[in-house]
Amino acid sequence: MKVTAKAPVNIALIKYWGKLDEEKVVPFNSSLSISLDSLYTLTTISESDNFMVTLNDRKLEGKEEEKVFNFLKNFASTNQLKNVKVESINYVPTAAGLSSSSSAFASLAIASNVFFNKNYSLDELTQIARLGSGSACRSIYGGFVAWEKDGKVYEIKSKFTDLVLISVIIDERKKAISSRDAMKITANTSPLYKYFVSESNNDFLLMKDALIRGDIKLVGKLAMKSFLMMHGAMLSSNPPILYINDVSIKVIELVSKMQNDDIYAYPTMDAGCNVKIITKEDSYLKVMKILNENGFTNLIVSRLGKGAMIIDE
Ligand code: 2P0
Repeated sequence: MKVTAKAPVNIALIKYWGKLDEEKVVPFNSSLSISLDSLYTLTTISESDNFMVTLNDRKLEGKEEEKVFNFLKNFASTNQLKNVKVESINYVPTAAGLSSSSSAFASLAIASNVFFNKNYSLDELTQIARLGSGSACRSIYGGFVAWEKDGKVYEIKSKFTDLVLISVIIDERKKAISSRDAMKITANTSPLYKYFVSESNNDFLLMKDALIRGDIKLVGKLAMKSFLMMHGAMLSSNPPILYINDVSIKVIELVSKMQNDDIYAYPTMDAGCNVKIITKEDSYLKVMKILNENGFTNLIVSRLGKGAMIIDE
């Protein structure tokens, strides 16, 4: 037997950054993301003589392998797992702040549900996916997805249907510090963290409302505020965490200039130096042209994508 699942990468408009409960992956604040169509993970589970996990054709060892094994215990017994092979391919630069762990654990959860005959609902699968990687719960669904701090995950019907997201790839290398460690340091040491949490919870409600009404300017503004608050809290941590670099700042400045020229474009960043630009169908070619003219040519264009699904069994 062989099962393959596909799950989208998601990019947060309201960022999740910090856990109230590390083990159960309970966030301090509600977050909201978009599932993308062109960045995703395919995960295949099949029978095998021994337990094995590969990511982009590289065999995982030690802690990385153990993490997948422990995650799969939500679906199968230790004994059953001895004869299972997991193969994941990330169609996204791994660990470069393009959130490949969200799509990886969402695809693993969806594939496991069928492979091990579990019949969990999508709602239950969001609760399990979260244990692998917090943001993975949002990749179970498509379009705009809310993850409330009490654990509820759901899709938001929005009038903003022509969203385009351009990822400006500045550096594809693995980041120096994982999001998991970085958010822990921020929550424990940043004097700005409390403010980040209260504003995020408030902005989450404003963002939801802006999406439903189709107030795309407010969507862009709130998204920009969220990533800047997150990076601000990181910069004020002890030790400080610096994902933004000089090239990221150049892109952010370029986007501000576009706004002065009445182009719809708002930046966001995650746990890496790459910048993503939120734009829309009638603006994105202009945004790409300006980026190209300024030497930024490594660009990935995404639109709203579907949620995780089985593609072969
Ligand atoms: C987000 N990020 O909301 C935030 C913004 C990155 C920046 O969720 O520790 O891999 O496994 O729960 O979900 C990336 O962190 O962290 C992330 P864990 P995760 O998308």
